[in-house]
Amino acid sequence: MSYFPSIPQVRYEGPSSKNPFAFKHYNPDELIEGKSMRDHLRFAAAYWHVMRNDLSDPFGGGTALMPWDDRSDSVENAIKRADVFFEFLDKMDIDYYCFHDRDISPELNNLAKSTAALDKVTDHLLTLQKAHSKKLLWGTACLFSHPRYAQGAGTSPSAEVFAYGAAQVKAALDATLKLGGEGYVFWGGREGYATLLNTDMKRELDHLAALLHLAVDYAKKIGFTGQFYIEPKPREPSTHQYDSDAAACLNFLREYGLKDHLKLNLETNHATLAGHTMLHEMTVAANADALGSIDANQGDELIGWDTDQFPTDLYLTTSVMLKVLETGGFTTGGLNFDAKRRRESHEPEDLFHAHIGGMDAFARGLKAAAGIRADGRLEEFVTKRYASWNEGIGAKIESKAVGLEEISKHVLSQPEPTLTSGRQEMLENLINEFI
Ligand code: XLS
Ligand code: NI
Ligand code: NI
Repeated sequence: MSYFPSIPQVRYEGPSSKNPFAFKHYNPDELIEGKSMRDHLRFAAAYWHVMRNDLSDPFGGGTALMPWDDRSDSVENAIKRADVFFEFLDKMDIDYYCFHDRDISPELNNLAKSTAALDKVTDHLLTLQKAHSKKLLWGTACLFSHPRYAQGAGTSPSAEVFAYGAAQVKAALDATLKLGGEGYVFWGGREGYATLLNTDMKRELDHLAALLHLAVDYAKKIGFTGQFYIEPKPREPSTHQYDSDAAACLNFLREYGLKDHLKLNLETNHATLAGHTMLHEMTVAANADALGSIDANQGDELIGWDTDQFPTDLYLTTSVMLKVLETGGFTTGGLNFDAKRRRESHEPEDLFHAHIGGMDAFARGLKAAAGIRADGRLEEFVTKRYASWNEGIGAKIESKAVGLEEISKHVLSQPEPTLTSGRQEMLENLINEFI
């Protein structure tokens, strides 16, 4: 039985194809820098957007047509959704997926019942994964939708709510282990505050760190060897979220002795909300050896919230893939489409157009990035720009061989320093040669 009877298998047909259900650029087996595009890009689909996002917004209800979904909280409905999802993955030729516990199975307002449902659904997912050769990129617990988490989970002022969240994390880790998940994400949608008037920030941060340590310890105990990630986002839903950007997350991880256990899962639209480019966030993470995985999407410059649009901007995908290649590529991570269709794109086939566009945009970004690297001029420019640090006073400062007295003596013996142009516009032109 097919849930998308009118949608053909999506395949690579090349740039001249006019078939809307074909890849024009993503050619999974094509080798780039000696590795297949499939292995470079490690695409994943987000269960919450593909199967659970009805495209409602703050001003109106859902528009998405989901003829397979009876809208009930039953395990049967959850299992049927999983079947639909795997047909989608197959037709899209996407190898990985990601989920929150409450996307794949119902929240039943009782931990024992919710966990029992989760067990049943993950049994089915395991069967589907094997039958369809699909893998779990990462799992996570939804600690932000239920009203009990209105004031946070790991940072809730209520110890009982913290404990509930921790118990939910335990079950979600069990589920992720069972499904062979390569990672586990913490995104703290409610781990922040609405006002400092009622907030003990220090205590809340201590508790958030305690939750992460509990998870790391439990993972060791059950033999979960996947990568833990933390996903920065500055705001929305809360006024301020503690994991506001890559630098804030890294500082938090270092302060609480968690740096060795978690990497970052960076999302483009979250970078934008934090007032950064995605390249900035990736660079900060990579410098700390903490670039883990990517939630691929893009925002709308005219709208001030997380619009989670599918990535179509080739400048963006090129800069992302330049950084990914520079760091040696994904290991446990990948490109997870944490993206939703616009509310007007309510038909099931729009799910396909959206993912095809995102995959082709990243394929083009990958090719452009590889081209820029093979060309070598960009790298050479940056290397040359810092050449004065390789010898003389620069080398002595870097190796801490001189103090302020020696430096001062050096300056007194030299003419006024001269600068070389940063050549921003020339470099921008260079990038455009490859896009
Ligand atoms: C929301 C986040 C969320 C995380 C997973 O803005 O991006 O979807 O990726 O909890
Ligand atoms: Ni995300
Ligand atoms: Ni987001």
